[in-house]
Amino acid sequence: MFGIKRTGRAGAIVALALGMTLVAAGCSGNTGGGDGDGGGDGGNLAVTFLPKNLGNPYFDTSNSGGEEAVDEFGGTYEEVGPTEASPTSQVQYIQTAAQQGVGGLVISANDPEAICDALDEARSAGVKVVTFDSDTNPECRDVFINQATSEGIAKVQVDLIAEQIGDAGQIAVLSASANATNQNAWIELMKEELAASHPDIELVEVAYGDDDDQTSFDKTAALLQTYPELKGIVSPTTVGIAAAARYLSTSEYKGTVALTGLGTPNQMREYVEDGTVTAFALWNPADLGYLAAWAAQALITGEITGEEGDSFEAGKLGSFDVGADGTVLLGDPFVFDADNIGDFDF
Ligand code: RAM
Repeated sequence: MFGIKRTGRAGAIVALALGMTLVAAGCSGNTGGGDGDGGGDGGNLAVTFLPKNLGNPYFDTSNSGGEEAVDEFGGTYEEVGPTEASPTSQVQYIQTAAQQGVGGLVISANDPEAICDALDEARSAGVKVVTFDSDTNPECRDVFINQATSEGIAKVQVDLIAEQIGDAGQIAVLSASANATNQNAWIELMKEELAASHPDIELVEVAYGDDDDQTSFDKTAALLQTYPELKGIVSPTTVGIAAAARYLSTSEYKGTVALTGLGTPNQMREYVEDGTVTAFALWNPADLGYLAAWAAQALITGEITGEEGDSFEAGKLGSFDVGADGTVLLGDPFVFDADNIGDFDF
């Protein structure tokens, strides 16, 4: 199934700055193929965004930020992607983008390794590859745009669950797909943080909802059934936490089994308001996509090569440096709760 969504101009709503620039965007879509020529003066500025899967509001927001940036630098924007977040489901879209002759590919990887051959071929054909959100092995791309340090993302979630369950008892993790580079890195660091600082918390299982709403919902039910003593669930995926919250909100566990992790304010609002969830974290996905698009532009124009020490301009976000392993850091994770969730719209 070949999914292409070419969006029109995104409408932007600036909400409030609480350490983040907040842009919520609505997209109107129509279909069409890429022509491989992005126009502009600085090279081939046709940029294709390839999320883990389509239909995830997180990527709708991140990619609208990408589209905004592409508009700003005068390129052409396209979004394509699979319906399932499986290890190889992105390969055909990478190959098609390369055949179309796009200048840049911005991708959140479902697997660190499985898409590398396709990315190698695309890069040999001259496509600049930016990973964002979820990386490949570093040698498979030019730069990786990281939303926050993995240590910071792991720690904020461990801190939240520890606080919510009184720092003791059984917890489970409800993750995305089993091969997701980003979630796996965060989970490993969460385990280290639990072992180092929370000896009375026991992680009993890591379950995988595949970033699919129904699978995540069913896995939540199964965790609660399997572990009657469960005190909390950490879901480091916006799809998982929303599905788990929906399950908990109408169950006997509402308010007694804690739920935290990474969520979008718009998906989590009703569950914060009804008392299912007290606090969760995320970053600004629109800024992440915006920064990733500007990084693609900088690679295409030759402003950077992806070497450590390179720096580039990213529109309204200012200047960014490329760090070790070709990684660019967006910022810090942010905690949402009943006091501030009303200020956000994404
Ligand atoms: C989901 C995806 C994405 C992740 C967020 C937190 O939308 O798994 O990769 O960064 O959750």
